[in-house]
Amino acid sequence: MTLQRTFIMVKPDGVKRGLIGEIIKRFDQKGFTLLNAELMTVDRSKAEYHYMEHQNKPFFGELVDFITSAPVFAMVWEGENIIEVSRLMIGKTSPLEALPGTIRGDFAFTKEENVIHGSDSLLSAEREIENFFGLLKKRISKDDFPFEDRKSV
Ligand code: IDP
Repeated sequence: MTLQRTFIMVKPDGVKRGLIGEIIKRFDQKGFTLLNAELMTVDRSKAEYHYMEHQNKPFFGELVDFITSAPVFAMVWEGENIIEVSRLMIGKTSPLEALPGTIRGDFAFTKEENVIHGSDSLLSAEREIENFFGLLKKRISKDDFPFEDRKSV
């Protein structure tokens, strides 16, 4: 058992294109548990902290402009090995490499606007969840679900 939490964000292009429901559906049907979710606008300091590993890249300014340009749908999901599995579900950064069946493979057509973000490590997940939701803002836990085994429902 490697129960993990990760930070998943539908980016402004995904929100505008009506993909929030489709993305929630995929994670839900995979058997993962939604712990927190909020439609929010991201301010520049939060966006810069989120993408700090890219601060010296030439596209950093445009990336921050894009993420702060319109609402995002931020979520915390929990599940078995969810960090690795969610990255597989999301697909590669570039639309030329994202395979059909992945979220980006099915819906994204540019590298700059690629619909969704998902944490790439345990450390990033912790930092990103804290940045968007605060350390202790966990509203629901798996124990709150009335189902004994969600996957068999
Ligand atoms: P990831 O989102 O697949 O983890 P990262 O390399 O962490 O990819 O990059 C973060 C985000 O920065 C990407 O999702 C993409 O929107 C943007 N990005 C990455 N590389 C480029 C680039 O070469 N040009 C423009 N934007 C990029």
